[in-house]
Amino acid sequence: MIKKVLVANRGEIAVRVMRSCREMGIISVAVYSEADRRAMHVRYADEAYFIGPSPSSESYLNTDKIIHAAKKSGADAIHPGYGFLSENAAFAGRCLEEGIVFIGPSPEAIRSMGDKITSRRLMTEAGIPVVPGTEKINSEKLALEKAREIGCPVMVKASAGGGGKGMRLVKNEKDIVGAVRSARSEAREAFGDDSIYIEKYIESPHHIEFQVLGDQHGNIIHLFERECSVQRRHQKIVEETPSPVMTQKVREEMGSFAVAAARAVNYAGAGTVEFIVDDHLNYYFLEMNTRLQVEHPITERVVGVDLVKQQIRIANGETLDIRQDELLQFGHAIECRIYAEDPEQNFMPSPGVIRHITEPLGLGVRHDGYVYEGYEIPLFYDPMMSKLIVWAGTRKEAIARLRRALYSYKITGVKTNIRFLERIMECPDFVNGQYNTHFVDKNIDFLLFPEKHDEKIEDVAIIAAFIDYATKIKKREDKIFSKNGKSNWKDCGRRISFMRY
Ligand code: MV4
Repeated sequence: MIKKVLVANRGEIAVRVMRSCREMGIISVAVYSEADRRAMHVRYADEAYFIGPSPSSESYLNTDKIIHAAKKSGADAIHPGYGFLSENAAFAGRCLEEGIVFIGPSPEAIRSMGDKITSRRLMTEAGIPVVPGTEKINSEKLALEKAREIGCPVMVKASAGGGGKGMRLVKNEKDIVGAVRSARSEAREAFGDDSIYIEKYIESPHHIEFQVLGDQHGNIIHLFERECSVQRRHQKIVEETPSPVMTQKVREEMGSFAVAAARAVNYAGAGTVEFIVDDHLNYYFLEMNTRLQVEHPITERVVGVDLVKQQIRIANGETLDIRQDELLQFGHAIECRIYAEDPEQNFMPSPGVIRHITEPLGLGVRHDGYVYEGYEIPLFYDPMMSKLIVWAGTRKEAIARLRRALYSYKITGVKTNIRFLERIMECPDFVNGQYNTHFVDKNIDFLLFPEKHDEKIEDVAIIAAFIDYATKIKKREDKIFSKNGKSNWKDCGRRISFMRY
């Protein structure tokens, strides 16, 4: 039985994991770097161990230091969170060797899914639709041949890739050799593995993923989909469930394929099967993430399952206590990621001290964060500060609730993307559910330059009246606050800084 868990992570996810531990009567152990001495996860944990300098390569990514801290603390298990060591097969294997439970799938499952050429082959053998494409491409001559066969546009992808690294779009056959060369060298540089393959390019796709849970006894279920098409440079910004484009028939098919994908690698733990989906709802397996994802809370809310608790139960060897046929999607949930960054300066990270924070509260609102007043966001790590998750009975109400929550969210000291997120929630393409992975690029003017577009907002009367009102209040506030120099709302990059409700 797992009694003590070391969380090999930081920030909001470390705190999130520890919350479930506490509910389960499990002691939680934090590890922290130099820059994280005052971090929330250290304060929240029952115990904390210092593991070294600020750069993650010398702390959160250092296997020896983490294993050492686990031994010293007497932890029975390690939860890797997301990022860092979460999809590192060697680390999962090392935990096993050391007699520590790795809260995640087997090293073999991580390895198979981490290598895209292998996972494409395994999925094909399991009868799962994959994007038309090739196995490993060993020569430039073969690359040209295959590109002709598949038909341009095609994508050259690194087998070790994911998240856009080592990926090249080829619109014309004559560009294939250059693309192969540059994808190879980028992959060699980034992953130390320059294996590549070629896929048919799917135009204007949706990114839709399925949450799965598998236990160590061969039981596997899916917990429906998440629509993750609102992204910028392969960084997700907003996720929602159910997907506004999904139909019940396609949902059931894709759910069964997601379960089959997990079964093909004897998957145990929480995982995500990513599909790329075209305008006609043709769907293709893209990759499987063998970890808990940033956006897991929307699934938790709509399905009513604590995914971290399930991960721990599974790692304990317990049998899944959820049957597929008792699951349903109840209402609608949307998550948006709050970053310390400046959308107006090309989304440049904006680390610094949090001077003031008023977090949104109220019915149907969840805020998973880790910053507090006086806390300095370090520049060494991801600038994501928190995730705002709302639930409501319908999509329309969830959007209204997320707007309400965002409008009342105040942070000063660092620049944030809150106003940008508000604009996404005011953008007709999002409100109408008519968006794909090109959403941010297509609507960038609307999102960045609100004043030019206010007339386009759908529920014009209410929003326009509100914006007008809020703008007036804001002007008055600016005058008042900028004088004493203490609290200048311009700091927070927000136009609306006052809420009536
Ligand atoms: C694709 C694609 C179109 N066709 N593959 C981007 C990250 C990596 N996981 C796979 N990606 C894509 N692969 C084919 N054959 C378009 C993308 C893609 C994308 C996918 C999911 C979410 C956002 C995206 C943004 C740009 C491109």
